[in-house]
Amino acid sequence: MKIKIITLFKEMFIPFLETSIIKRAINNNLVEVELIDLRAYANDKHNHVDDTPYGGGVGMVIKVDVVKRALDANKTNASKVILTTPKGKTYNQQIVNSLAKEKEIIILCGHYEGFDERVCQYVDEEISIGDYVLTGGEIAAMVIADSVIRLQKDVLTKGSYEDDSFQTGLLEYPQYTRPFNFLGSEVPQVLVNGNHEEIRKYRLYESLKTTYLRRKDLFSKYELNQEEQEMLEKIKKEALQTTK
Ligand code: 6GU
Repeated sequence: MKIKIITLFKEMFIPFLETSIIKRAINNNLVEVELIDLRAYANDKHNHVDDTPYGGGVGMVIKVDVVKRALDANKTNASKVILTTPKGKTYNQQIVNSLAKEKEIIILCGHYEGFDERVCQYVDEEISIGDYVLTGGEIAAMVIADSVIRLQKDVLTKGSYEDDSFQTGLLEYPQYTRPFNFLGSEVPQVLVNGNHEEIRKYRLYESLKTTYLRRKDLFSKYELNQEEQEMLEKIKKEALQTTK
């Protein structure tokens, strides 16, 4: 997969691309990332990429002609163009899974007060990473790139994302490592007994319980099997007991 990022602040991406798993994925050619300077597509002598808003108001608006030239120069038939904007569709794992299958994505990073509305006709998808406002789309672009890159083949060890929170539809079970006893707090015995079926049940139960206590809304999209239904009944009863 190739990810092209069109931005006025390429330098923000350097530590992100040169660290840990993302760096290794790039070095192993599992993904290609290209940073594109939007300013290179300005066409006046002062390299303006933005202008004051029609109708007045504060801030600057990114010009549609500059964006169009940047896209024309970098788009291929395979490109899926994403605009980062707080007005976009809220990003989630379902969108990540679908973007991860693309051959090429182009992420357009917003800045200042946003884009000329006419930019929207040149993009395939508008994405927001949550209900809060950032100074620009660069951090959102990194969120998108990171979440998509980790799903590319061979980036993570096999199986390591299948149990992710949100990948299954439930929140993840708790994990522990040494020491067994830390200041009197011990690792659950079931995890050290080596009974894989018991461990599977324990983890499923804990996933359901955490989801029930923290994110009940996730159950509306999750289909419980018989075993899970029985576990959830038990969790609900226990939750009632502890509030009494
Ligand atoms: Cl994609 N951009 C900006 N500027 N703010 C945001 C966002 C994006 N997503 C949430 N807040």
